[in-house]
Amino acid sequence: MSARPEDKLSSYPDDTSRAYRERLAALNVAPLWDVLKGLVPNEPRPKAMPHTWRWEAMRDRLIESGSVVSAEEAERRVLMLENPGLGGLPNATDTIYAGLQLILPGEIARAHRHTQSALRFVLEGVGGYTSVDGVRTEMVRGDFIVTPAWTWHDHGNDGNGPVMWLDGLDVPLVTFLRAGFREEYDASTQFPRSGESDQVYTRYADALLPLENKHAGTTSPIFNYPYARTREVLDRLARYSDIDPCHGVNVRYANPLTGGWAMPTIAASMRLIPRGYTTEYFQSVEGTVLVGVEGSPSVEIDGVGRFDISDNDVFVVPGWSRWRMRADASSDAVLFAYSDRPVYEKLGLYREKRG
Ligand code: GTQ
Repeated sequence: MSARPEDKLSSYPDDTSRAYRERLAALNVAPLWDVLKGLVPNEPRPKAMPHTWRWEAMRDRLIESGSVVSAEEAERRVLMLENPGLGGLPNATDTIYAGLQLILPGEIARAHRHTQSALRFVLEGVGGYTSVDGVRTEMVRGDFIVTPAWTWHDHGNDGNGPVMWLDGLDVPLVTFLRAGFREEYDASTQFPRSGESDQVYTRYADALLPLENKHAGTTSPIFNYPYARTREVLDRLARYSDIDPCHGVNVRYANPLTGGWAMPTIAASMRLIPRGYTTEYFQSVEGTVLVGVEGSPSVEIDGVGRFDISDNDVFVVPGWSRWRMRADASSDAVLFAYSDRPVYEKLGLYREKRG
């Protein structure tokens, strides 16, 4: 057997080295010097690859899933987006989950709760709803909806056509930490609580907050940030030329009680890139999931290439890539983005570079 290159790092002759490693393996230990540079790298080397899940193809497969399994049988009828660089793991980036969910008219995805936090980004359909701890909200295209960890949630469809959305969850993190718990509700839908998501929105939005805060937990009390409102704000900011060179015209979904991210583990934002505009390069540690909402944006990853994003396409920018966005000359582009940036920030691991 020829020597592996890493063996040269040790001063042992080959046979001694092999025999020594075997003696170590028998004791469940291993020499660090074989792997030091991989274990403690100069910079991150994510395994995820840049990848586009084209809505044109995904939509057909998602509709097809409706005849393969019912929402009742599936509990959640979801196609998980598996990044081709991750060898079959159900992760879109190295550390974030993404899935496409379908609910047909009259179906109910029965109530359950889990310690993973979820977001929904609504892609298509009319009449969809989701309930969070008994409070129901309509699902409209472009809405950003939060299901906080350990809250009961069920989804349904009172409309006449399919309703589809993107799920974003912190599944890989919770799996890594072995902190996953799940429970089924004892009925398919929750007992409705009084209150509307509109009322929750009014109570907490626009920097007008209750004198006494009764909201517990680390997730925003607002659980539906409607697209109409987000779009209006982006439009106004664009008119004031309030634009960040790397992020374009942008809003991040905030917890109004803290000013921090709406979710403890996931950062979500919406960006508008004015027609003909190209942002400056941006690089940050976390992988990012992008969704095309309007216009014809493209993402260029330095040294890799350019990726066009159409409506409802899902695109992954791997962590530590140098990337920039562009909108073609015909229309402004709008992109939804989410990542697990809050986790990096809380642990002192967040890093970014501009330009
Ligand atoms: O809707 O509750 O994509 O529990 C994965 C796990 C969605 C959900 C997913 C889930 C859900």
